[in-house]
Amino acid sequence: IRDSMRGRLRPNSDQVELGGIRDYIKKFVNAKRIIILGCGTSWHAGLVGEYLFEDIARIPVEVEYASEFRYRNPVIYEDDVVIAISQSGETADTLAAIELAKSKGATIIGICNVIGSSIPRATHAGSYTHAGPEIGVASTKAFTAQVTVLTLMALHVAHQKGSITNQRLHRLLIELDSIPDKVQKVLDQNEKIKYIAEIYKDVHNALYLGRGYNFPVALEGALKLKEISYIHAEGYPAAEMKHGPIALIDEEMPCFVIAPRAGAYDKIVSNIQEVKARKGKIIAIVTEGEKLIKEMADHTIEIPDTEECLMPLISVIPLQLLSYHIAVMRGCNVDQPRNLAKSVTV
Ligand code: F1P
Repeated sequence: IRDSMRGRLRPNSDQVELGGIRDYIKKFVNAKRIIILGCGTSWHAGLVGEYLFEDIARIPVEVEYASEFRYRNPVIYEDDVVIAISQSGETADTLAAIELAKSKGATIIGICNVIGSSIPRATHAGSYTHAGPEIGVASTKAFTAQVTVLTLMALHVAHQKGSITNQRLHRLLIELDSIPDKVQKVLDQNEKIKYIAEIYKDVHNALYLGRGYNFPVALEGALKLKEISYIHAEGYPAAEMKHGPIALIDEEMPCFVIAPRAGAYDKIVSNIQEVKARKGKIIAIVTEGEKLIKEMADHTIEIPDTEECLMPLISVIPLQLLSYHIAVMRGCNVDQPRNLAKSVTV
C-alpha cells in the first residue's frame, strides 16, 4: 500500500500528479459522468470509487457489473470516462465491456495489477496497482490497492477541478500516509480474530452490514466468506435490513457489522439493537476505545480511527482475516477455492 501511495500526490504542490491519468485529466475534469466497471471484488472496489468520486470530485458515477453491462444496451456518451478495474487484467466480461464502451467513443481508464495483461492494453490510460502477485485466487490485497488508486485518482481530479479545499486535500494525504501502520495494527489482532473465527466456523449463513463507505466493505466481507469458506453470506446496507433481511435473524444468524465512529454512527447503533432484540449474534468492527457497541455486541474487533472516506482500507482487513481463519478451520484450500478461476476468461 505504501508503494502505491508514495510520491504520487504531493500536498501543497502545483505538480500534484498521478502518472497514469496525467494526459487524460481534462477528460475527467469535464466528464459529466464516470462509469466504473468490474467483476467480483473489483466491482466492490468500484463502489467505494463511486462514493469517493461523488463525495470528493462531485462527478456523478455509475458502477456496473461488467458481466451485465456487456450484454445490455447501455447509454454511453463520448464524454463519459469509464474506469475498468481488474486484478488479473484478463477477465473476459470486463474486457468485453471495455470494447463496447470504446466503440461508443468513451475514454477508458484501467486499474489493473498484472503488467502487460489484456485489459491495460485495451485502455487509453490508467494505473497499475503494483500489489504484487495474488497468490490465492480470491482477491484480498488487490482490493486495498484498487481502493488506494481510486482514492488517489479522486483526490487528483478533485484538486484539478477545485472541488476540494487545499486544507482537506492536505489532511487526507497525511492520513493516507498513516494507513499502512493502521492496517498493521489490525493485523496484530490476528489471535483475537482467530478466536472469533473458531466460534463461528460452523455456521451455515451470515449477514454483513455496513453504512456509507462501509457498505461496499460489507459486500466484500460476505464475498470473501462465500469464496473461500463456502458459507452462504449476504452483505447489505445496514438501513436495508428492515426491508427484508431482518426476517432471517435468529440466534443462529451471526451479523458482522462494520460500525466505526463515522457517518451515521447512531443509526448503526440502532441497527445493532434491532438484531440483538431478535437474538441475532453481533460481531462488530468498531473504532478503538468504543464503549456503547461493546456493551451490546457479542464480540468486537477494534480498528484505528481514520477519515471516513479512507475507512474501507482498514475495515476490510478484519473481515478478510476472519474468512481466512474460518476457511482454514473448515479444511478449505484458501488459495485454490473450488470452482473458482484466477482469471475468468470465458
Ligand atoms: C474478478 C474476480 C475476483 C474474484 C475471483 C474471480 O477478477 O471476480 O474479484 O476474487 O478471483 O474473479 P479480476 O477481474 O479483478 O481479476
